[in-house]
Amino acid sequence: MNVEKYKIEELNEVTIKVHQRKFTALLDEIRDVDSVLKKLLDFNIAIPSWALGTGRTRFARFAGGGEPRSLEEKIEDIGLLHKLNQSSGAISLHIPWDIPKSPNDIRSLAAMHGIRFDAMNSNTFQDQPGQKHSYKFGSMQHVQSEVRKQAVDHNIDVINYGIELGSKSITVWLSDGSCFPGQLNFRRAFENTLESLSEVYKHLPSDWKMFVEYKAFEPNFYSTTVGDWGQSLLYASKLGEKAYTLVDLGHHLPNANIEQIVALLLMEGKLGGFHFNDSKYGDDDLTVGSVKPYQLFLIFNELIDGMDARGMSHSTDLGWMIDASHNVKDPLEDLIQSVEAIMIAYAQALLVDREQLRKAQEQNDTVMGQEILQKAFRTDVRPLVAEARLLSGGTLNPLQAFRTLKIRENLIKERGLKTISTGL
Ligand code: PSV
Ligand code: MN
Ligand code: MN
Repeated sequence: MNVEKYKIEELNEVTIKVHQRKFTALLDEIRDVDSVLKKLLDFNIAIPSWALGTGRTRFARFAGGGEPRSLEEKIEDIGLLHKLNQSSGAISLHIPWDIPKSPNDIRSLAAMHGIRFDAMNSNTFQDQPGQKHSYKFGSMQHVQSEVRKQAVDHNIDVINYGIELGSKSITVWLSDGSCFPGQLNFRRAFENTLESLSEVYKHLPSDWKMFVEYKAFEPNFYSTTVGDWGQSLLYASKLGEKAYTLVDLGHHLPNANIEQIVALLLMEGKLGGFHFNDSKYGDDDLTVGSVKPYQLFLIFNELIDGMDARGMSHSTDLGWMIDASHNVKDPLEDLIQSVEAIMIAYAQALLVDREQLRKAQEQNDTVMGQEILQKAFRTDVRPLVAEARLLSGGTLNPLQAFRTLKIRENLIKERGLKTISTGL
């Protein structure tokens, strides 16, 4: 399905007056609106290929209709999303779910939709049909060198696919760990994993990055071999300057201070990528901003502070991706909400008066510190984010547009009601 430009313009016409009134009212609250708008315009969030289908729980999957049946259709879906919000111009692929049969064709299809290839993801947490060795007891940590080699070779294949598509990074998330005390030796598991990761690292092209993603638990429930930011940072530091830690919001133990983790990783120049989602309990992979929007804002506040301190570009120096998929919403509507939540938190964090915050901190003025942050957080920046979308040719209200244009209904007509997309 295609959404023509004139349809977006027609939809925007309907609400433009109300929007302009709200945007003008907001201008008093923003010091340098042009620079804030420019940053919002430049900011893009990658969409993972596995978020386009309905997710599952351990118990069931209630597939929706019109889900993408191929890599081409996944790109088409992200193209639709990008048309509406102009902030999702990148896709993150998972191999072997998304093996491109003809990388050149896939590359030009993506380019047609204004989409680039973000980090590639490897998969050594599932056994694939015909695979020689099982990952039941881990992959890169495995006690048998043949299994480790199989995992390393797979990661090298993933890099090679990425090179053909124009990607510049690989994310390694390992489910390796143990479910019971005594099952493995922590030190040997670490050493094996480090050795395997180094083998993969050797194959990174000079302009590539490797992201080492950590996760506290699940599918292993006693230990995880890349279990927290400390372990990830150890691997990344030992591997070399092209290796970085990747923070996924849902991968922490409850109440972890993620904003502090982010601040310190940035200080060390070792934060490489970011996976957005939200959760109440653990790796719940809920819509970004649906449960803890203040935490999201505080994280963005540290991201901006840390990136500015190092002179980093907000839009290109870190890998930004949504990593969420669950059971009850239309995946595209869910992504529209997630992108919006990210843009809102980013915009709010851009409004923080950093000079005043620094002064408050130097004077131990705790009350003012909180006031300054919450003033920004409580500003309704939705008209600002909408203005950025308008300037870049997107819709003022992507969710409304999705429904008015009957995008899901059209996708169901094209693809059918019984479709299952590959994913987690
Ligand atoms: C599993 O928790 C996970 O969601 C990780 O966050 C990875 O990034 C993703 O799967 C894809 O491998
Ligand atoms: Mn993740
Ligand atoms: Mn996860």
